[in-house]
Amino acid sequence: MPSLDEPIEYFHAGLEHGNWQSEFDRLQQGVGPPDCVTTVQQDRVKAGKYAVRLELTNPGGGDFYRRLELHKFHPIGQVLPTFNKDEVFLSGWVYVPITFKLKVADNQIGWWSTNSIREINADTHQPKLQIRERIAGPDYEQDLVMQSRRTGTCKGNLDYETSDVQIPLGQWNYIVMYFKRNKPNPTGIIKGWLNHRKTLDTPDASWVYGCQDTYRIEWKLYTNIGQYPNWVVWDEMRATDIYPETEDRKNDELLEVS
Ligand SMILES: [Ca+2]
Repeated sequence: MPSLDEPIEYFHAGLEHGNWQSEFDRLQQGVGPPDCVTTVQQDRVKAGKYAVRLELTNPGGGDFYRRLELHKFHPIGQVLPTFNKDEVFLSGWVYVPITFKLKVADNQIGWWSTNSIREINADTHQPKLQIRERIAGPDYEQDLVMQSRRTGTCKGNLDYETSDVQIPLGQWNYIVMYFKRNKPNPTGIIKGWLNHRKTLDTPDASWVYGCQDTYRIEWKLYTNIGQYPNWVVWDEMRATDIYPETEDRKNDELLEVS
């Protein structure tokens, strides 16, 4: 049953100070404008006056040209403070424009990372959620679904669980990622929800390193090489102890959270 309790907020970013620096610890932006552009703007918001727009104008230019990541709990030049909860829900509203599309590149299916948890002392070990093409091919460039990493690191040994629920374009979407670590074993659970519908449930996730004491949490637009220029807008990003409900939920499709 859905919980009606108020969540404890470990973190909340609504951008209402008009800048991302007041709420996030770091922006991972390999190159600056005009290739990677982060704008706290008023043109398109989910709540309040501001939201943050992430745009990659030249994602074919290399790794630093296709990476915009808002980090919490990882200040530049410091290891601490970091985040250490064994169980957390990462959520946020993301506007995906009607023009958004991915394409096959580098012998991979097109993908875009939305949320991840990155362990500080081995930064390639990151349980995460992604959006990807349902099937590789030009007919599926806008047929996008969610997936979660089941095993592996950034390189090799990768395995994903993939939803079959299509991501609506041209609207705000509410994305929730649940992550539980089974310390001291390098295993855990990942779940994902799209607009309050549970689309992913990975009870047997494992990572090469999965149980360091600290990690950072991220909301982003990071894609694989050779992609089209793309942008999204994020608003109302949270880390909470229980599933974060929204006021405009219209039905009870939310499944069990435990
Ligand atoms: Ca806002």
